[in-house]
Amino acid sequence: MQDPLKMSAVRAWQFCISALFFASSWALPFMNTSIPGPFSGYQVFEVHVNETSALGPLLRSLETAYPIDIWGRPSKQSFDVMVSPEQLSDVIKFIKNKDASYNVKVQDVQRLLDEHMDHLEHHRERRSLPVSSVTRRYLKFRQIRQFLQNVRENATNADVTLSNLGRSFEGRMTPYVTIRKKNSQQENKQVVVIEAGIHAREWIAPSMALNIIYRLAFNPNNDPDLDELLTKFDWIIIPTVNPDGYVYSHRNSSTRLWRKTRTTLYSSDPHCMGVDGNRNFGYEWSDSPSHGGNSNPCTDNYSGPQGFSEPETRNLKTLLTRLGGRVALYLSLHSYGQFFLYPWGYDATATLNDESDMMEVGRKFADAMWERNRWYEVGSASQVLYEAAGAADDYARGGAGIKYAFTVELSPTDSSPHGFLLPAHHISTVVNDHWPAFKQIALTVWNKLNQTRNNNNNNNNNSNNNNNHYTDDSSPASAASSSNNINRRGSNSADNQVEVSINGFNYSMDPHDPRMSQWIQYYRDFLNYRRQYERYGGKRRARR
Ligand code: 0X9
Ligand code: ZN
Repeated sequence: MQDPLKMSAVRAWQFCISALFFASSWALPFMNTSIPGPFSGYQVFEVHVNETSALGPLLRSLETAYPIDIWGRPSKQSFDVMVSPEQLSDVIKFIKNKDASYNVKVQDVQRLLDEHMDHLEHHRERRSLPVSSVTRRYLKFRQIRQFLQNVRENATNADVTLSNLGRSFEGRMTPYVTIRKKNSQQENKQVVVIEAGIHAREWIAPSMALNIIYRLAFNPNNDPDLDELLTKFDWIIIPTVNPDGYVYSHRNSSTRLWRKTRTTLYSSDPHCMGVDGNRNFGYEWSDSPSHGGNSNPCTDNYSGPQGFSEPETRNLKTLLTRLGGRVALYLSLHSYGQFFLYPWGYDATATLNDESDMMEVGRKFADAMWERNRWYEVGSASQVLYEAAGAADDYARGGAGIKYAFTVELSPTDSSPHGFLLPAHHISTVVNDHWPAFKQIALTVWNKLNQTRNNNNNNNNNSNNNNNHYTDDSSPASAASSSNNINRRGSNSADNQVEVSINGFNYSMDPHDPRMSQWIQYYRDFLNYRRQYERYGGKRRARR
């Protein structure tokens, strides 16, 4: 069954109006404490504020006052937080005192965990699983290795090689596959890189990655687009960037919600192990809570002692360095909330000079998802979600020079009670719904890069055909040579006005002004929503 449509008409109005006024500036650094299970009596609250601008301050004060685990930020005016039985009454008072409200989204986290784990246990099998099982179940790490070997040996639709990225802290090899068109002689093709699982508990992300592998390698649905996708790109997919965390999250219900790696180097307290891999990439790295990091090993967003201190992030860096300028598209898969995010995540005041290109790709993704009744929000990670320095997307863009670097926060969304504990029977719907959007953006990126390349070739015949390396003049790396070229919010760039048509209305705007592109997005989303609403006679669109 699919997640229900996200927004009511009232919320759509609120969303639009508040978006217009508050889209510009807020930051939400997470400071969660790693909470050990078991989770009897723990609840998940969906906390609502009246105005978007109130959300960041409330969240910050709440997490400063209590060791709580923020599960997600499913909308501009709400966030999900797990609360222990001891904290319940204090947290409720706290929320009410701050003029906010809440509803209980998960009544008993332990019960949800038990059901989830029982279901997994039920599906545990000794014999090796058929490859098609990735559409129905969350594989354990051992099963993922078997699956990948199986794919390498039996792929019918592509040539597959199986390699290792390097070892994790606990010494596990980190497998990845390279999927190429059958018998292709073409070396150094452009590459799509997809990584998942840096956050251990976000199981739908590795599952999505495995399903993409399955589709590319076997084409189980006779998808006519696959030939083009494999002709245009080689695909490199790393389903579990953090194997130790993934194994730990599969151990039992009290470890199921583990997020970080499993390093023991920075604390002797067993509850304070691990580094948040997505705070450890060495590009504009910061462990400051004001940039979404943390220097306390006991927190869930511990950044590590310095950028690339962890083998898991270094392994990915080595791969990207080796691929050089070949990477056309980089996707970092996470859950949850249904967001399509681009850099920068480290600072909400730093914006990309080519934001309109990123937004265009994002809109393609969101439009394709909308066709499947799923609402995705698109924008820069720091502005749409919260500031978080040291994430893979920022490094891919700023450090590895990949222009099209994105984070996808997959399903579910706020109206689902499951969060990270999305039942396995949702996997196939999530994959079926998302695959068209992934295909769409791969082809969009290919067209955009090759258009640019052709234009450049017309101007300069020396262009290297497979060099996607993006010299980023909005990044601090290149700012070293020119000190003031980060495109800050509020900078005056009013000269380049262009006419833009949004759903049939014409506007004059500066395509590089992030406030305008966000505004357009909200407006388009809202109009789309209204059309759907009207088409169904004021009722929610029926679930499929
Ligand atoms: O906080 C994160 O690392 C990601 N969200 S999650 O809920 N999966 O933990 C978002 C990362 C977005 N990218 C950047 N901040 N650069
Ligand atoms: Zn994540």
